[in-house]
Amino acid sequence: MQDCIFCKIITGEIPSQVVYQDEKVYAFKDIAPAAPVHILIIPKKHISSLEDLGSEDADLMGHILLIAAKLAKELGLAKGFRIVSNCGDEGGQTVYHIHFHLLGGRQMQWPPG
Ligand code: IU
Repeated sequence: MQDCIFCKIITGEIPSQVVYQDEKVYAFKDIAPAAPVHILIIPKKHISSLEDLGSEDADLMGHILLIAAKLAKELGLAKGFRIVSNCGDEGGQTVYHIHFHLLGGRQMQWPPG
């Protein structure tokens, strides 16, 4: 998508610190980390948010969660981690290309802010 910052990160038009990619998924370090480990995992296909998923995206979403668990293991988050996808303005979403935050390396709190 032309004006999507995460689509530009996927193509390399905007630089990022990539930690993983395959034909469907791109994962990179968040520019403003909220934890010692803070990775964003995104589909290469532009989907705005969880609200816009179709049934055809089920395999892709499952794939993203499997990648998240694999990255958590590789990044040494054996004591635990958190996956977050903010959806919509009230959900705290600021970038409208669906993404999953992988956060770890510190004790997480509940409820989130
Ligand atoms: P949110 O759930 O939509 O609020 O998360 C967007 C995240 O994208 C947020 O943690 C930003 O720090 C991060 N981010 C980034 O890593 N690089 C960018 O160029 C932009 C946002 I814009």
